[in-house]
Amino acid sequence: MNSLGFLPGMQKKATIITKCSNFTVKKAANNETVYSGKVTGPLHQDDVNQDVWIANFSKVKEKGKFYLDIPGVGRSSDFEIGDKVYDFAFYTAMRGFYLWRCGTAVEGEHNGLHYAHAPCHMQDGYQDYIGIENSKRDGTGGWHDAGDYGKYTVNAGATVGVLFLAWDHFQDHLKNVSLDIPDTAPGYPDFLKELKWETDWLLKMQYPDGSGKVSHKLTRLNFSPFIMPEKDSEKRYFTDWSSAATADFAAMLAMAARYFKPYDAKYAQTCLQAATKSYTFLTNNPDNKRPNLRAFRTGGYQTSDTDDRLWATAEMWETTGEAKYLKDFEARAVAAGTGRKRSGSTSKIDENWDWGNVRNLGMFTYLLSEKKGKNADILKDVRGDLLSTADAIVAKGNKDVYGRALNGRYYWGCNGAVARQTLVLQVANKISPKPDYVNTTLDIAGHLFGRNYYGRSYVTGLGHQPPLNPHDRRSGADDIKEPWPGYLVGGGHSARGWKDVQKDYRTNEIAINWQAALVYVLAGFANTHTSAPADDNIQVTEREPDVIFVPTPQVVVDKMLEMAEIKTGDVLYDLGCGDGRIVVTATKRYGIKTFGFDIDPKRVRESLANVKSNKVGHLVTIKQADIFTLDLREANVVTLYLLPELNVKLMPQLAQLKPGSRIVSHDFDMRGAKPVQVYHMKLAREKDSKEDNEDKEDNFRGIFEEFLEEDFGETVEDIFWDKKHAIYKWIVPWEKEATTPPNQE
Ligand SMILES: [Ca+2]
Ligand SMILES: [Ca+2]
Repeated sequence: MNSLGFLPGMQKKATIITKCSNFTVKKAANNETVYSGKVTGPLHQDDVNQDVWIANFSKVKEKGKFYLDIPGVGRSSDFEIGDKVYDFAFYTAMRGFYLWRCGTAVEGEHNGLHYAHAPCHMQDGYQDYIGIENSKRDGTGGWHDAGDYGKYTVNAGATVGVLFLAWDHFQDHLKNVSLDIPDTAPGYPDFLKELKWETDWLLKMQYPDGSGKVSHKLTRLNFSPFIMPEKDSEKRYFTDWSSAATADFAAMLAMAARYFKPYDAKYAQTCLQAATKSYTFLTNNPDNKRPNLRAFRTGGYQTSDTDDRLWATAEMWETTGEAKYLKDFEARAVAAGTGRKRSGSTSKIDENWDWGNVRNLGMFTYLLSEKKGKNADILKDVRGDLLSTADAIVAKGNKDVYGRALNGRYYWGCNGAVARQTLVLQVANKISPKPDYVNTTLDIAGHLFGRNYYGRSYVTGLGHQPPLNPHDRRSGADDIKEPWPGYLVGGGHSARGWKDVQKDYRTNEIAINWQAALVYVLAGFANTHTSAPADDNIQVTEREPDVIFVPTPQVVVDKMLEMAEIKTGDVLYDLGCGDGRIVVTATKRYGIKTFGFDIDPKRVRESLANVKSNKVGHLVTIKQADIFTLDLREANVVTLYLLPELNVKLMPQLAQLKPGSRIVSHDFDMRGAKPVQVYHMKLAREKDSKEDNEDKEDNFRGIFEEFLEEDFGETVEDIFWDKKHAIYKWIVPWEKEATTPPNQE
């Protein structure tokens, strides 16, 4: 069974290899029976040559430690049912990328053991093979590729592409996860911080001649022996370029531009420029260019570039919205799966895919894109192929007695391919939700963590009897018996062919592309208990709102934010956030973390809807809260639109803000505190400026009209245009102002 355990509300299965008929689920603490059931079986499977019986105990939803008691078989190991059973595995698997870092020292704890290496490969790399003899250029950083210490652009492609999709699909689960990694990208969530470590390196793989070509890899001429990375001092070289590496580079950097933009607009621009340069080069050089790697005996990663170009086109379109990319993508999508491939498949979606074929990544981006202009016929075809492929994966997963949906196929790295099938299932579940898709995904997770022929976890340091001897140079060379933790091994080339021995690189190596797929599997189920509450979870307010909500015109919001002098890394609190327009605008415009608080559940719901429609949920937090009980110390920008006496009531909390924090209030001052700036504005009711403003109001208008009628009997027009506005600004610590205390007025 899945030795990580089970989520309470989800499917739970075990495979039993001894004849049996009934089973009971018992509490580990007191042997109390919580469920009894009948097994199904016997089911015979040829490739493992076994008869098995399956116990399904999905109905057990109670949390705690349990075991299966099976008459005639015995007692299983204890297992957990709980909300967090995937959390630590996710953490450990994703931190595995950090521990793979090249060009720096790394260290991490696991089960009380300390894994570490010193800075390595600081001489990366030499340019002899790109026509510049005896010259070095900075190619440090990135991740080691696998059990070896090389760095390969094409394999980075399948890895980075899958990890960005994990972020795209599950960022609610990922954005608050701490990975205990150094702060190499201030302001980024840890998950993206780790990805930036790789994209920083990728940017160095572009040729220095400005052409846009990208080196296929950066490695030694042959593999190193089993030594620690800092001992690996032989020269490493940038190799000849390939069109596949150049296309993957464009795809990865276009994704980086998109996903990093909210945290670091400048770096996002750098990424997009680099992607565009390589993409333009490819457009002018349409042939499949294989790299000349004759001098090298390290990994080849040679691949046809058709799928890589398709992927790059999809990402360029999704990031820029430019029609030329969409046109290019759709032409490639039409040509995809037309039956000329070796497999003869006519599907545009692959059931079984890895670094050599990244077409699915482009197709997923296209399918899930909310950008307009997609050709309805092409979209329908791709969508249909996705769902039929997902259904085929479900059928195969159900057929396999160990829930292995890559049913019957075994080859180098197939554990990674098993994990990667969950992308097809999860994307299908997004566009056409179905419990089967989620259940097969859980079957796959269960298979990787112990419900398999060996009854063992395939991931080092996690689950039941994990691999002890992966083909990994760090694990082999350090003085710790247990291997470096969190890594998925490749798996057998036949149903019973896996060997947990170090020298068996064919079945027991680890690799970034398989690892990314593992992280994706876990991301779907980890940290689900910390997700933002659904709308119906909002508490009924205990106090009446202090202020009737009057919306702040967008131009005033803009001016307030301008006066706040927001910088990267600032954290903004909006006290009384209304419909969320200030936090949404601040995050969209400045890419900063913002928090909106309101005591009125109706306003909280409006804010949440606004955050959702603007897709800023990864940086904006909305909470129902009594602002007078909030700890404001995390903020360094606070915005207010309250009544003067409420501003005054907030002063003790505001006084605790860090020195230099900015407080900006709409319309109302704060007696006793001297503002550093007061700005007055009156909105002109002229036709031009109103039209100017109309776009910005679109998102909010429906909500306003509803409450305005209810609260005031006024129209939007009256509120927006018949009013003078003042904006007050203070910087902490503010200067005291002699004034009449409010209680004497
Ligand atoms: Ca390819
Ligand atoms: Ca070791």
